[in-house]
Amino acid sequence: MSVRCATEQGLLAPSMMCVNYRSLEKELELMENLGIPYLHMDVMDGQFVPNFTLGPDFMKCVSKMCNIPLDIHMMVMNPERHLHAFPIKEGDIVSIHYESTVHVQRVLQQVKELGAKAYIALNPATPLNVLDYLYDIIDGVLIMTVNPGFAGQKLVPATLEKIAQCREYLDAKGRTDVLIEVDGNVSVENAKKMRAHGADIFVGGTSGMFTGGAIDPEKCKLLAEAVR
Ligand code: S6P
Ligand code: MG
Repeated sequence: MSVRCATEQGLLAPSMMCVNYRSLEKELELMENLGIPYLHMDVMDGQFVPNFTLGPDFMKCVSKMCNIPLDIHMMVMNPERHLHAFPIKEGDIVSIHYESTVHVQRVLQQVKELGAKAYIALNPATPLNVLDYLYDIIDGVLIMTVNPGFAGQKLVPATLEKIAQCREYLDAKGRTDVLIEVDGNVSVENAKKMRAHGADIFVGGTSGMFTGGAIDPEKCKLLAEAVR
């Protein structure tokens, strides 16, 4: 199986909920040296998912320490009530879950007004046909390859085929420019398959980029090769 991808090369986005905060400065420096294009920021509210993670203050602090654009993954109910609190700037990505709001088009529009790229995030069980009324206004689709909430989970196998179907769907609608991001158990082995199924941005966590809370350059190198 080999599906076309929107990017010439896969892009890596380390998941910052997996980093050891005690060595944050050193880790960010290493990520800049590795040429990391996005920092994936998981925002959890204890309602949309049964966990709490990163907030606006952490992101403001990181943005002062390095210049890497943010890839903000909003796993919160009614994200429209909270977007204003985040340091969203031009060049960032903000992913809004389809399942998190009853006014999803409005929230995606809000993201665009803040100058960021608007991605729609889909849980593993959410069908692709929800894109029917969204494909014309999005910059990307974040396909969750695990059920969101925690790092260190196992891939939901059916999501591989979903990536390919999503690429075919977008291309058929003339949106060859829309990127596909994948998040959850992006190991070297899974990343290879995800790339072959059409994925462009790869969120790296415990499986693909970190060892004991530290960015692992050897793992990153293998992951980058896997998504070439
Ligand atoms: C999960 C979250 C993800 C994780 C990432 C961890 O809800 O959205 O971004 O941080 O998936 O990666 P791994 O390799 O531990 O699954
Ligand atoms: Mg995430």
